Amino acid sequence: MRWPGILAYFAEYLPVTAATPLLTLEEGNTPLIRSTSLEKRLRIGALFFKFEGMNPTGSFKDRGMVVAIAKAKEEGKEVVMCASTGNTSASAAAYARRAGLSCIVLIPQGKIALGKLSQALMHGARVLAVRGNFDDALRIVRFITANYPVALVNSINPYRIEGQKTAAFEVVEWLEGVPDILALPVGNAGNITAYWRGFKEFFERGKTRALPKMFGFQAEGACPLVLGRPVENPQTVATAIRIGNPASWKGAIAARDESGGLIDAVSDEEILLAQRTLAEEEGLFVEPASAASLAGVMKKAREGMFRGKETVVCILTGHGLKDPDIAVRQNEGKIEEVEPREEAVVELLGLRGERP
Ligand code: AN7
Repeated sequence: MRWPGILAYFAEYLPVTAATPLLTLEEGNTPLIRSTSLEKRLRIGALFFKFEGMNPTGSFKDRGMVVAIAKAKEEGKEVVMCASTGNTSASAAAYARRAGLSCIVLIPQGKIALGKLSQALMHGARVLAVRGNFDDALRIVRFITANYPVALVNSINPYRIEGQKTAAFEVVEWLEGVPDILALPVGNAGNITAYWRGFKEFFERGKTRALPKMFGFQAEGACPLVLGRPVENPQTVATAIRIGNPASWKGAIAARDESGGLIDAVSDEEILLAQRTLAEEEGLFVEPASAASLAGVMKKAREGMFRGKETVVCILTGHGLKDPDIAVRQNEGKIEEVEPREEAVVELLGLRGERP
């Protein structure tokens, strides 16, 4: 079957009317990949990774953005705007162009991964680097979109959350039920809010008879939901979740409490270890923020939480190619230079014996 994208496939669950353009870059329908080695080591019954990096712009943001941009188009808007740690801007820029709209993005200066910046620029968005952090950028975007004819496409736009909830539907459809635990990174907290809404909606419609526990993980230097108060100067290697005052604060707390789940913090070291573990052991290359979900699950495993029976789904929110700098920096000194001669390569590799 040809995948039609989420607006068409999940139309009955989305605010799609006869007037809504069925915009698509064939987002959604991302794979749920079973762990090979890690699940045994962590004593988890079944561990799956939902690889949202397979979306058209390389992150989960495409699910919400396609709905937000389609509705903006339907409503006759001409300019959309967002604040972003990178992935939202990449997605907004791509879908805005697809729909024939202009796009303005505000990013925290110097704190956005190169891949994401290259996307916003290539899609012709107007890119403003704010000399401040994401929270400053979002405050300014809220002001501009409230006072000028510019449509806001951050996740405080309800259409974004509506689109993002479709990932929960896909988890249920693939597993033919819900996992015991759904783990995901948390920054502005739109995604955890969206997944919880999606699971509850399928539950209410009788598509599943259970609900998962929601496990959200923030970076230690940017964990307002764990501390219970905003963080003035959020810091983390995972720039995507370098957010001190999440817009969907209440949604995240509700998801945690209603599901009997938790929101915890993981250190930058734990995040980078999880990122390398995914790459080396599972063949999955994700950006640092995305590895926070596995970092959190590894932390819970160390605390002795698992009994070998649980089904756990880790959401991998964005592709590793988004942040090549971090990947290369972690592997400094590993590239071996060699003269352009066959014998030199044979010698360097230490190859011996007869040729086959
Ligand atoms: C890879 O792009 O906030 O908790 O402006 O890019 O819904 O914010 C990105 C967030 C996790 C956190 N993983 O999701 C933005 C932005 C990746 C991300 C998150 C983001 P939310």
